[in-house]
Amino acid sequence: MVRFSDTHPVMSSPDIPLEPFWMPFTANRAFKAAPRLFVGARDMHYVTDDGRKVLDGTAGLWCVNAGHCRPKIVEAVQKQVAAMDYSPAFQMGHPGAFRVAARLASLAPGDLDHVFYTNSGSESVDTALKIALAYHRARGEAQRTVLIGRERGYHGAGFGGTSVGGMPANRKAFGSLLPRVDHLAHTHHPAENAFSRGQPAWGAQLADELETRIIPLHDASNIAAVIVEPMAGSTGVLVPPKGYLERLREICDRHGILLIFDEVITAFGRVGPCFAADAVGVVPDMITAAKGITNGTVPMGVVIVRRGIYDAVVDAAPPGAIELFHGYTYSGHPLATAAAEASLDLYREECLFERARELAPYFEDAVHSLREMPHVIDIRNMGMVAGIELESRAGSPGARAFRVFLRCFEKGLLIRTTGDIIALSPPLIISRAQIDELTGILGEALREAGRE
Ligand code: PXG
Repeated sequence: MVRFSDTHPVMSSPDIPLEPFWMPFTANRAFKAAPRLFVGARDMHYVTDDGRKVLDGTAGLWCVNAGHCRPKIVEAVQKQVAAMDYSPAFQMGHPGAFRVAARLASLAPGDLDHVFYTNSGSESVDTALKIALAYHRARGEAQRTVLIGRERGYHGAGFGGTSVGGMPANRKAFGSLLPRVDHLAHTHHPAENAFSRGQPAWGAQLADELETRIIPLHDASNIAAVIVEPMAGSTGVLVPPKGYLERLREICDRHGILLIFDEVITAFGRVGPCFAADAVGVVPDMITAAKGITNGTVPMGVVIVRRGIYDAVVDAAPPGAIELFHGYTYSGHPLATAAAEASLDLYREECLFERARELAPYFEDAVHSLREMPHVIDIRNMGMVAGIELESRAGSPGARAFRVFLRCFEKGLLIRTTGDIIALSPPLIISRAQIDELTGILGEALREAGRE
């Protein structure tokens, strides 16, 4: 048997130069004063630099859907890097990129059957927004340039994604961002929906704002696309009200506006089926995805588009010409496509999407059992995602949940927090006993933090 300590020699943090790395979305000074380092991972657990096992309650950052260091994926990447490390992405191809695109086309809903490769969720979002503009221009509607996002939306860290995103902290340091962007109101209404299980019953009518406020303001003929996360993950697990996404779809259809689902978190089984679009029965015009596509092992993102969008852009260019002046050095990187093929195989062989669907009711009961814990003001869930919202401490928003995060980490559990909301999104291989362990540790941490 291989032990973690054989493959991952323990190195204590004092030996590591912490200062030069400017860490993303992290309180650098606080972290570097008290670092938390992982040095190994397998299946449902991480291992810290001091040799402790930590149960992964978040699938890394919502990406390791099949659990860590799965041999099938590890071997596929190893084999590929030895056979062909890199192949030019422009004017050349390699078989893996075409195979993965075909598989994604067959998994995606409706006629979303063309795939553009990127290296992250952020690049996927910016790519989708650019494709929307190029599509309208190709059809002779170049004036359609207004992009509509939503408050409390997260669409990555590029200028496009930051512009359509609706998180104040992510926007305020960066000036005017993209022009001609507007935002729908968010759908989170605890007064109506607190402690909902699954999709809340109240709130479909919130979609009407697109037609009653946004469209009159900009004129439908100027609007290129609406982008939303079907379930908003990073801003605190905001579950779409029943009927809301259906209504957005109808309004977009009525006015020739493209609907983009940002499924960077929700795709690959996180809410049950392969895509959240299937869970809610709404077919968008484009899907952005990343994270779980390679089980988090190699960076990769995709935009999956409807055939009509591909056809319109491609057919508008003269024969033999490049049709879309967009792409990345690492679009369809061979290591990423190898990891994606192995991940999709693993998801299928282990029926992980079905497993997510089967486990979801157990997970739902387990997280809702924390309702009586101190300061809990809401619990919400969809598929294998749950959000637990705490009442903020006066004058220090986020402090309470971060205490819970630190306590959980000390007790051997990784959770995520955003403000005073705790987000849970474990790998889909989690067992019922591990769900109990997760909620058991979290319950203890909530109780202890409640006394502080
Ligand atoms: N769209 C959505 C919906 C996302 O959730 C991105 C785009 C950007 O993806 P990249 O690969 O560029 O990071 C995301 C990323 C968190 C957390 O803890 C969420 C994300 C990233 C890191 C942390 O909630 N989502």
